[in-house]
Amino acid sequence: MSEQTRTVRLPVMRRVLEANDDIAAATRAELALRGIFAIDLMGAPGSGKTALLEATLRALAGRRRPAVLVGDLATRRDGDRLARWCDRVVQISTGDGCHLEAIQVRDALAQLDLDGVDLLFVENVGNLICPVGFDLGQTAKVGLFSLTEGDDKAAKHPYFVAEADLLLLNKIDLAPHLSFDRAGFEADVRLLNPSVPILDISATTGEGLDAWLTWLTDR
Ligand SMILES: Nc1nc2c(ncn2[C@@H]2O[C@H](COP(=O)(O)OP(=O)(O)OP(=O)(O)O)[C@@H](O)[C@H]2O)c(=O)[nH]1
Ligand SMILES: [Mg+2]
Ligand SMILES: [Zn+2]
Repeated sequence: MSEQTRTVRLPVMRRVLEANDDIAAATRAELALRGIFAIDLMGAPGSGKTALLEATLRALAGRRRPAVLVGDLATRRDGDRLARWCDRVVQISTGDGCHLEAIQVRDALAQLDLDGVDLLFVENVGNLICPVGFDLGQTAKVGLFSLTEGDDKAAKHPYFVAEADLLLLNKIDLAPHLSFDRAGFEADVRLLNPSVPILDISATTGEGLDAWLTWLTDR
């Protein structure tokens, strides 16, 4: 990158992020006014974000009134999976975008009837890097790791860990088959985020989901 490109690009990027923050702030105010608790669920591709939401929606049926936004570059597959458990689901197609932005969330919310909704889940694009930098107007950021990704991922993604209000460690059912250093993983997390709760879960067996549901309902 030439020196000139660098000086031109940085202010442009800053303006993009400022514009994003303004829209996110408006969304946050609107959601607060409606009493909607909104979660930005972030995690690597295949870590189990949709599986967790499927299990969560199933468990909350009849108790809460959730809505779901889900971002992917292509396909409606996750939206279709989640629509089996929730009648307010919008799939956001990002095309070549590797993260969700506040404007996409705002436009997707405009497609939903939010009357009576008390909980909003936003499944971000599978990516541990840039979703962290884009405020969506959420109340809380939840970071999902899984055992199959390896125990070094917290240390390698410091911003993801530092920004999280809650960390979930999924696929705990696979522990007997993997050599995941759980204590080392937690030690890496603690250096970056001393107080974030870490919950071990399995979206497929349901192990640990009670603690996740308690965290949700306590908020
Ligand atoms: N054994 C096991 N498999 C899981 C668990 N959670 C998810 N999976 C599997 O992991 C794969 C990926 O799960 P998804 O829920 O699609 O993952 P995702 O994070 O939504 O993936 P993207 O949306 O593509 O980023 C699927 O085959 C799931 O069945 C778990 O707790 N245990
Ligand atoms: Mg998914
Ligand atoms: Zn991105």
